[in-house]
Amino acid sequence: MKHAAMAHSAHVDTFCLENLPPADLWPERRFDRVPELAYPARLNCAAELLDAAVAAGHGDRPVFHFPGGHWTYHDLLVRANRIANVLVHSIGLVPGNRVLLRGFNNPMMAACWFGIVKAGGVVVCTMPMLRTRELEAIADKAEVSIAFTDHRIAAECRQAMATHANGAPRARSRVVEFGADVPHSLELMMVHQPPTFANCDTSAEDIALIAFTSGTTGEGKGTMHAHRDVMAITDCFPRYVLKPGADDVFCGSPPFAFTFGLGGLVLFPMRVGASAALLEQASPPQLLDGIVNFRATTVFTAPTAYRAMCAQLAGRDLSSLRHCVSAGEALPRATFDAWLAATGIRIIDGIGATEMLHIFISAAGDDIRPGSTGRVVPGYEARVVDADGKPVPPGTVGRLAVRGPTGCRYLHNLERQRAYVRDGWNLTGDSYLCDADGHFWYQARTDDMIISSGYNISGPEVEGALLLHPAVQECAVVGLPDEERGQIVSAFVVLRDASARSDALARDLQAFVKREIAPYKYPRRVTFVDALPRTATGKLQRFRLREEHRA
Ligand code: 3UK
Repeated sequence: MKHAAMAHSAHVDTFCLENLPPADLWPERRFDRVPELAYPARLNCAAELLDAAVAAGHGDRPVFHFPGGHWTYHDLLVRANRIANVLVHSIGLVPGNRVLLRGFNNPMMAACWFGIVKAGGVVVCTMPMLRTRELEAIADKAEVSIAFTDHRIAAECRQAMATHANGAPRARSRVVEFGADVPHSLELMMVHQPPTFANCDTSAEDIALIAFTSGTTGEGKGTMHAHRDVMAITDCFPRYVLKPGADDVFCGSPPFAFTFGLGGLVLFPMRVGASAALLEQASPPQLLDGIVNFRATTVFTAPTAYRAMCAQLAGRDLSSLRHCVSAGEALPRATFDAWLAATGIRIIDGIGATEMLHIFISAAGDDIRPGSTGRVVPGYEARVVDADGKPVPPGTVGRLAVRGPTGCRYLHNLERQRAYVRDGWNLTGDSYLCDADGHFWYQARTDDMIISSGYNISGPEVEGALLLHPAVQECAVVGLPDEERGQIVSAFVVLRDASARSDALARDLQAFVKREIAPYKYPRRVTFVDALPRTATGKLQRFRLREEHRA
């Protein structure tokens, strides 16, 4: 038996237990720093967030608003129960099976999330813009055999579930579409199922979701989170920093597949009996319309969106808005100031990570120091360390180390596990300084990840797509500083035939990348060069491209 946890697990399918890192590589997870984290040994987070909310009398209150209506907590419970019954009785899910979820932020997506977790399944939520290639890689890594997909974007999901990334057929996979009464749709299957469900009696330590992050190596990494971790994020940042109430209306742009969105738009409102307005498309003007139309009080989005919205406020009534949360990348001081001037609201910055599930450093109200990310969130500990992992004095730049109830457990990736977790602390890959008052000031990413408009984009992954184009000899993709987006994806391309250089070819390369991988990853800047800087051993020197650009 690999882990003591196995003895108490409800997982019949032991894939997650088998593929967790060995316990000596786990970060230290502490549940004793705030009293709310003392969860029972048997815990199903879906039951805790949904069944318990109805039992507490929230059944008739709205949980999700959408254009044209709302669902109450009771509506959501009945749907989630029927979906759990479909999974167990029609599809044959056994606890521990991974279920891929593909769709836009809407109530049915959330109902699927709860249905899977109630049944003891493990949610693998994916962003709607991912393409077949990326879905295949995720389905391979998480060994997914069941997928729920929005019917509007079902084709790529069906393709990905039919074959492995290496082209071999995927055995015994099942894809169910939702969102329309198409033949064999999830909705039609639900009709035949009862509205009640006996929730899977999971251990608090059983894995509830695998969230994928785009890694520096170009390959997305799966991060595994237990039922207890899901509850813990609801009892730290929101409880101690945001402090929402049952009348709050949450709204925002991050997709559920990004744990920033899952927390901010589903878990956090539900923990306090509040509601969320779900937007399928949430570009800055659409998010503003959402805030106005649903009288949102609390918004979750990225710094670039706040910056863009500043210019679009005229004629819009934002008087409902009270709390604005920013995460995903550093919040520039200029954006904080512009939003404050335009709305009178001080943005709550917060740093989180997929590995940590949600925000662990933040500040609200009078505790905000503009330009600083904030102080460690109650429940967590954070410090700045040197290359040896030793704490550095206040005011010194170093690497950010954090630990608390949640932490990094990569799916089947010991190399990355050893790099992220050292001496029980999670190293996020960010350089920070902490001042004498305990405020943390972001400096930079310590690795090569490109962060553009709040999205983490891996340069090597974009390179991989470009290299599939017949005109490309070799290429390097780096992030270059950009006013609007923080960084922009910039490709340096060596052509097979240098005389083919043209603006038309640059545009063709961009369109090509958009077809190969999620469109947001495409290089907004394409520069043709004769050669790329390399070390004597042939390794690409990305930092030199960035330096050359600066010079
Ligand atoms: C960077 C920030 C400066 C930082 C996330 C809130 O972003 C989230 O998760 P990811 O795995 O990326 C993690 C990395 O993004 N970052 C995030 N927030 C900030 N840098 N200031 C910030 N406020 O490099 C971090 O290591 O995509 C954020 C909640 C859940 C999340 N998953």
